[in-house]
Formats: sequence, structure tokens, C-alpha cells
Amino acid sequence: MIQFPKNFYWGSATSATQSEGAAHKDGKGESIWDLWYRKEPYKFYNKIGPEDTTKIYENYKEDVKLLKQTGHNSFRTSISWARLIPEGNGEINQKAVDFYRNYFSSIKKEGITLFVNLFHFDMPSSLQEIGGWTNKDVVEYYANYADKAFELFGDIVDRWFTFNEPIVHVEEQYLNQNHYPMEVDPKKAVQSAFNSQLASAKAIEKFRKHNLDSKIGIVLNLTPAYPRSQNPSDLKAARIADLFQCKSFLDPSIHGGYPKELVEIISKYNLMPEYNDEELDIIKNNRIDFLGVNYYQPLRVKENPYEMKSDAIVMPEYFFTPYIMPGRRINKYRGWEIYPDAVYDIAINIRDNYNNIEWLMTENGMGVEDELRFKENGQIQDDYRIEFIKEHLEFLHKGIEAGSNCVGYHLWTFIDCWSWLNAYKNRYGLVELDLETQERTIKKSGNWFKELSKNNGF
Ligand code: BGP
Repeated sequence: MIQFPKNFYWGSATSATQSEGAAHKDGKGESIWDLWYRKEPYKFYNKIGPEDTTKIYENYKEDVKLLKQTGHNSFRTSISWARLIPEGNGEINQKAVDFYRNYFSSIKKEGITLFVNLFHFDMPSSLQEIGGWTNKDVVEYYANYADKAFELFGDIVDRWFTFNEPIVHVEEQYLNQNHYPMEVDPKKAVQSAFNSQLASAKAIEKFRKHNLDSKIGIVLNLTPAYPRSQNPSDLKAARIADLFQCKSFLDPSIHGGYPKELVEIISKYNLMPEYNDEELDIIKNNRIDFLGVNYYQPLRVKENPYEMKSDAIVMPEYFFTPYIMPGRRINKYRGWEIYPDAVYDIAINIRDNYNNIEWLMTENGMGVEDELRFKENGQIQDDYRIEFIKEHLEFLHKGIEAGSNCVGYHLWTFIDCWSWLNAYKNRYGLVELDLETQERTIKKSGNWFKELSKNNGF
């Protein structure tokens, strides 16, 4: 039996946009996802957009019972900035305040520890119109929003997060064209990254003024970068990949500043963001209390054998090229490699290089297509998901045994939810969602997860 430390957090995570639905209800403002879907619905899998996602907005009372039935002692969701403050800055939407207070209170009434995140890829569209994260005014508006959230819900939230995976909105909005406004502009990407980090620090600064009993952290998608080989050029590619993908947010969030080599590269290619000393001080003086780590797949890289043209757009691929390792295990539905061993490496990296800060796995999971084919006697028999979780937990446990300060494991996700790029194609939930009827049915993994949580191990 693998036994986890006392009071270990067992649960799952979701986000506002992916689970609430009611995108145009009760005064909610438009987010970039609503805007993008309105403009280009064909960009979304089966043309299903964010408006009708899992409908937790209407169903939260029932759904909270399901949290309990699947063994959650903790749960993370996010606040929709555009629901709470429809224009992104200024007037508060009272209906949103009521919804979040009722939803959050019902979670707390079940004795479930509540983790709330402030930003999960969902910029209010009016703020994207003025440049989103590339605009310093938006940093101020975000700090005001965070301040308001602490004031309104600070008494019921146990742990806060400033951002979920900030490197993702940076890259997908300004390099890879997977999030609106789908631009390819490395300078904007760097500015967005710096401003997001500054926004996180400013939210922490506001948080401290409220003197709450809770803690505040950030959720980062981390994995050590694995080089193809031990050749110096592959090793260099891995080092730079780590700087860009992990240390760009990890170092300022925990150590209060940026790695020298990262700054040198950014500066060498004329990508330095606008910043001043006061902002650097804010980042330095407002660090996280604990860390959330999302992990799905390893980051495997190799050298880029080609030279950069003098007029090239400076893309990360010039420094490190994704490496598709022969014979890798893969989740074919999502195209992501399965490599549970990385969880141990993450744990050791945090122990040795990040002050052994308190952390938890905030996301890990397996999205599978067409799960109905696994339905027997009315229940999806998702043994593959149980195996996936077990394998990752084994390595997490090994990391804890080695002294890493991990305090919990959250699965992605609770009820099958909408995905940014894949809508409802791949299902991740412990609970099945019938999209037609909205009926919820606990999968085999949901029952297993309850046992896992009850036994604090398996
Ligand atoms: C993470 C995001 C989640 C979720 C998950 C699964 O990066 O934080 O919001 O979407 O990935 O990915 P996908 O939905 O693309 O399959």
C-alpha cells in the first residue's frame, strides 16, 4: 500500500470558462473565448463554444454533492473576471457575487477545502481590445479585480492562485495562434509574460493587505526539459527550453527575479519588455506562499540544426526544437506523451532548487475520446484512467519519500468539461457528462478516487 502524508489534499480542478456555461447570462461580460466563438465558431471542435459548457452555473448544488461522492476533500475552480466585472474594470456584477458566494459556500458546507484561481486564460474582451496582457493598464485592472475578489470571498476561500499556466496564454496568444487574438509577435509575447508576472506580484501585494488566514500561490505547468542526447548542443537546447518554459515564471514567483541567462537571451534578440525598477521591486517583494504544478507530458527537446536568418521572427523553436522520442508512450487522443517518471523529477527540482516550497499537483489527467464505448451496465469503465493516476502517484510518492514538500494531488477534472481547443472531444472527468441531457454519472474512476481519498493511498 502506498500511503500519503496526513491531511493530503485529494480532489480535482476545473476553470470558470470550461465548467460554468451561462456565458451570456445574468450580466456576465464577454471574454475573449465568447468573442472568438462569436466571430469564428468553426475554429472550435464540432463548433461547440464556451456558452453551454458543463452548466455548473445552474447545477452547482447537485454537482457539489458529486464532489463529495467522488471523495474530494479539496477542489479548485476559477472566478470568471468577465462575470464578476463585466467590463474588466469598474462596476461589479452583483449576480456574479451571489453566484460565487452560493457556489463557494456550498462547497465549504460539505467540508471541502476551496482553492480559487483568478485567471485561467479568460481575458475580458474589452481589455483584450486595449492589448490584454501587453498593456500595463490591464495589470492595474487585474490587481483591482484581485483586490475585490479577496474582499468579497476572502472569508470562504482557503487557498488562492493568481494565475493558471501563464506561459500558455503568452505563447498561445502571441506565438502559436491558438488563443485569441492569434498573433505572431515575440516582442508582445515577452511583454505579456513580464506583465503577467507583475500582475501576479501585484495581486499578492493586495492579498497581504487583507490579512487573511489563507495562502496564495501560482499554478505553473512544469516539467524538466529532457534533452535528446548528452551532446552539448542538445544539452544547451534543454537548458534554454527550461529557461523559457519553466524558469520564466518559476524563478520570479519563488526567488523574486529572473535568471541572468534568460535576460541575456531576451536582450540579445531585442525583445526586452518595458519595465522599471519599481516593478522589479514589486516582483521581488511579493512572492508566493506555495506552488501549484500542472503536469501532463514531458518537455523533450533537441538542438535546432539550422541558422536563424537575420530577419527571422525570433521563435522559441530557434533555441530548442521539440523532440519526438522514438517508442514513446502516447495518449493518442490528445497526442501527448505519457511519462509518469517526470513527476519525481519535478518533485526533486522543487526540493533542491526552489527552497523545497510547499506544493501540490494542481492538474494531471488523461483525456480520452469516445468514452461511451467503455460503458457497461450504465457506467464508464475507465480503468486506463485509474492506471494513469496510479502510475503518476507512484512517482509523486517517491518524490515525497525523498523529502519533497508535496501536500496534494488534483486531477483534471471533476465532471467532463469543455476544452479550449477540443471542446468535448476528449473526456477527462471522474464524472461522465451527457451533453444532450446534462445527466451526470460517476465513472469507475470516480468510485476508485473516493476509495483513494478515504484510504489516503492505494
Ligand atoms: C491545461 C489547462 C486546462 C485543461 C487541460 C487539458 O493546460 O490548464 O484548462 O484544458 O490543460 O488540456 P486540453 O483541454 O487541451 O485537452
